[in-house]
Amino acid sequence: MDRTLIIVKPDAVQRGLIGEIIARFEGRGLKIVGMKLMQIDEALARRHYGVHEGKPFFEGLIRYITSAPVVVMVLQGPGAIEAARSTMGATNPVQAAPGTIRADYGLEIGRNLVHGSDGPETARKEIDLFFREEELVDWAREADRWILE
Ligand code: D4T
Repeated sequence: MDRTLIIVKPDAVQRGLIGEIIARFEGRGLKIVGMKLMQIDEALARRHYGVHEGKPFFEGLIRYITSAPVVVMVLQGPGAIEAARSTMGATNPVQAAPGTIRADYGLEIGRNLVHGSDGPETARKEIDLFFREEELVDWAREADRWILE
């Protein structure tokens, strides 16, 4: 089953949107198999966003993601990566489709509320970066037979 790493970013936590954002993913049927509140330190931020090192927005991105607590989650389900990204909407909230998290709550790319892995390899790396194996819970959800065919 596919897994993806989601970060409810500092702006969303500060704005009291943790519950609203989790509800979007949960309502869609994605299963939470890992979740914690944490403060990302600079070293972890630089590793997580390593592909963007040297870009003009990089230092601002590091300051933003380390500026307040975040909620990190591992979501599981068929097509979890794509499902989560379509629930989030386009990176720039102004271009995101109405009904997505970023369109409904955001205006600027540098305050876009939520992160989701962009592919299977990135997802594996990001999950390893934020969670120890024993922090992930492989549980049987009673509703699965009504969500998954
Ligand atoms: P994340 O990684 O946060 O889920 O966002 P995306 O996967 O949708 O987008 P991304 O990797 O291209 O960008 C990472 C992160 O950098 C911020 N950003 C991006 C920014 O502040 N200015 C920019 O011009 C770009 C391209 C937003 C998301």
